[in-house]
Amino acid sequence: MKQEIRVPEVAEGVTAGTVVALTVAVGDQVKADQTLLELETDKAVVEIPSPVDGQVSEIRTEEGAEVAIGAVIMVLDSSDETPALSVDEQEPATEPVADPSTQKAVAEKPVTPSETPPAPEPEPAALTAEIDLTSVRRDDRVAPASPTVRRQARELGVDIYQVQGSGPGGRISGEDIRSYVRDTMQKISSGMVVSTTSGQPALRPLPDLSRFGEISREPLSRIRELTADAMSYAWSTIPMVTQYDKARIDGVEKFRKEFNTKALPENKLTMTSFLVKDCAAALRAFPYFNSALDLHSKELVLNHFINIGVAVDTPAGLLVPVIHGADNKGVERIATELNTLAEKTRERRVSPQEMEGGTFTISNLGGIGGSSFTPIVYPPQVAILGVSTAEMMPVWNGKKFVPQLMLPLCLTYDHRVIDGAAGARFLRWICEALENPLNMVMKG
Ligand code: CAO
Repeated sequence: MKQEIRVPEVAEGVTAGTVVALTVAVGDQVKADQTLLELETDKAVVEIPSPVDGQVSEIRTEEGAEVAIGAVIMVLDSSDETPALSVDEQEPATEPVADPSTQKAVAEKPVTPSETPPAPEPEPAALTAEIDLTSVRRDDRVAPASPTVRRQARELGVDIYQVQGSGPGGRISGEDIRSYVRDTMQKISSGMVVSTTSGQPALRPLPDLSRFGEISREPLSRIRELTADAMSYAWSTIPMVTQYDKARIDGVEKFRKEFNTKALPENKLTMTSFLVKDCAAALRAFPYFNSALDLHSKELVLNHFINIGVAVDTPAGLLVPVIHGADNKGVERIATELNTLAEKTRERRVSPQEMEGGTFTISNLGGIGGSSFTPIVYPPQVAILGVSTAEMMPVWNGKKFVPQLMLPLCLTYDHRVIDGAAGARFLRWICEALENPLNMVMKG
């Protein structure tokens, strides 16, 4: 029986390719899945395999030729009576392989169960001489499956590359998809895995810790649950780097202490309020640190407003109220606003609006202690400043060691957006502005 071999759909959006190598000649005997030719598309070089055993009787293309998806490239003489598609993979008449544009349109059209076209009667093998060699490729892997099966996988939310095909050469059938779904559901309901569709890694069940001693359990607070979710998401999706630096803050501290001798408690200047002002000026000078990464549209979203979140430790867990428009406010106003916000936050009176819209975050643990730490970026933000405890340290001034109050700072950033050199410059800018606030006026 003569079987025409057509160029399969190789990737989304690819409509044609160039034949870079013919790996068989007329008269060759080929086995199912043996490579017939290599096709170069704008995405990759793809090997086109034979769907059946047979002998090459005709080659209708040549090296260097451009061929459209769906074009006939070879004819095989095959004694294989089995059509390339099993009955449950037969394509409805509306989805001819020969017309790639129709095929793509049909494949992309969402089909509800009521709209599903009735399965056509299987045609006798002699009439199904045109072989659907449809396979799609991800990186260097090919998922051999018909459009119907791939559509079925899409409708069920199944990543077809996770499915082990049981057909010849690993060809994936509709039953393989159903069986994959059944297995996954069983594993989820037995607690063996947690769905990974949210992008979160699968949870492993907790071992029985009571075997080692007495335990007690307490329910997670809503804040703890949300924090756990946000932190896992950030940790597993953002490649983060942390850099460290130190700022001399003798001058700022002297000014702050003097100011506070005359200030009311609610107007007290805090170290954090200086940092908010400093960071707001730095974000103006380095706008990429005030951005968000949109991988869907492949764009960097630059925020033209500067809203600085400040991590507040509360009995219920960590909350992050936001100083909106921080770049347009003076240190005194920021201090008053932050004192009020922090108090409201600790008393859980802070409103959702007061906690949203942050474009950068500061986490000051210095009032508690510690010399350094690595804060975690809070998506969709791309950077966070961590602050540890200021300490008197001997600093070499070129002639001798002099005691100076040094504030340890750590900057964690999304390395997809920010390079190390930019990170170092940004952090140095913050240090220099703290050391001499005139720098903010000069550079900001
Ligand atoms: N180094 C040394 N001393 C510091 C300091 C630092 N980095 N930061 C604050 N202090 C001092 C203050 O100067 C203050 O002393 P005085 O009373 O003598 O002025 C004292 O510590 C208490 O400060 P504060 O906490 O009242 O005020 P603040 O604005 O500096 O901090 C806030 C406000 C909300 C940041 C803080 O209360 C807080 O909750 N910090 C915890 C944040 C947190 O948990 N982060 C972890 C998140 S995980 O990344």
